[in-house]
Amino acid sequence: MFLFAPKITCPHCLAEIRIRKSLTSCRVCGGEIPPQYVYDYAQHPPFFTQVFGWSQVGKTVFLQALTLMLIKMSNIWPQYSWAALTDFSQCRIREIRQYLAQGQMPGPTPRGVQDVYIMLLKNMERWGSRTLVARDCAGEIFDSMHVPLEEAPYLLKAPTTFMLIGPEGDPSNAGGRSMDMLLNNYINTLLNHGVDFNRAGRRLVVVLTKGDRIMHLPANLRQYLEDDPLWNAVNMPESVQQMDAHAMSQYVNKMRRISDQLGAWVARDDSGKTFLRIAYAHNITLRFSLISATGDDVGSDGLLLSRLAPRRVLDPYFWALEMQH
Ligand SMILES: Nc1nc2c(ncn2[C@@H]2O[C@H](COP(=O)(O)OP(=O)(O)OP(=O)(O)O)[C@@H](O)[C@H]2O)c(=O)[nH]1
Ligand SMILES: [Mg+2]
Ligand SMILES: [Zn+2]
Repeated sequence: MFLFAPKITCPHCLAEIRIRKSLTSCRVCGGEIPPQYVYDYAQHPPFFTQVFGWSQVGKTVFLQALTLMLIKMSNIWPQYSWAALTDFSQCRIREIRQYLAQGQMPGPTPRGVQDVYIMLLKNMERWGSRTLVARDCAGEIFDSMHVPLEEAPYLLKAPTTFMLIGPEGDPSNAGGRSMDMLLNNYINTLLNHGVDFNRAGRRLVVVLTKGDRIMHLPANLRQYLEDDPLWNAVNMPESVQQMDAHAMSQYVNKMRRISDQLGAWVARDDSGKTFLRIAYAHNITLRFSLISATGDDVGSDGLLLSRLAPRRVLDPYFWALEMQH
């Protein structure tokens, strides 16, 4: 009777499971399946987000700032609304609002399987509706050429991965860690799990983090970062100009030009050149974003030096959506 019932992807283990009446948990892993995740499933397909980057590169703060922006976008996307789908997700969002807005940075993410957080994003301008499924992870797991997949569960199946790279001299690059090495670990892990790069190309959004701290950034890139119009707009108490389809298309066009320029800028040293060449040789499509999740530097006490003002943190997510088109 259930043979032809439509299937959904479990947000925890990514198994394909058939929809039955009163489906509340996954038959494969036992994880909670939220009712709003299943309801109208085809209208808001899941969008799995995997972050990949050395310890302390800014993965957790990026995911937090991205969440904060996605909450606030209801101020400027005309039809948009969001909802947390599990108690854990709601707690997480409350925490983000409390701590990030006060400028308090999170501690290092512990090893182990982190809880998943699930947000329904309805009627985004340009891309429609998606269910964002994200799971943080500890940067130490990427120190190996054999990344433990149970701690980075979306690496194999998510169509796009966010690869985060810190500025020169950043703690994340301590001990001789470089961007080409990170990509090498990504490629090796996927090869180990039977991924055939020639048959199925992969997509990476290379996210250059802590933009506020990057020295010698070309002036036009610095200006792009600092002139992010979205943070101010989403915080306007009065209604501001809405980002309609036309405005989004202009935004994406600009983002595309910046991505090309960032790609050229990354190639300024040997590590960047190697990165681009090994990506090309493995059929990996690259897009580049430059972000500052905080907007300013952080003191040694883990507190922001000035008011939180994330810059361009939606760009990587916009790229991931754009590449799914
Ligand atoms: N200046 C500046 N500092 C940042 C920014 N984002 C993160 N940081 C700093 O980098 C530190 C590490 O950020 P996290 O997001 O915790 O790093 P992570 O990649 O999650 O690290 P692990 O959990 O250890 O893997 C933060 O405590 C901040 O001090 C940024 O946009 N600008
Ligand atoms: Mg972390
Ligand atoms: Zn499952």
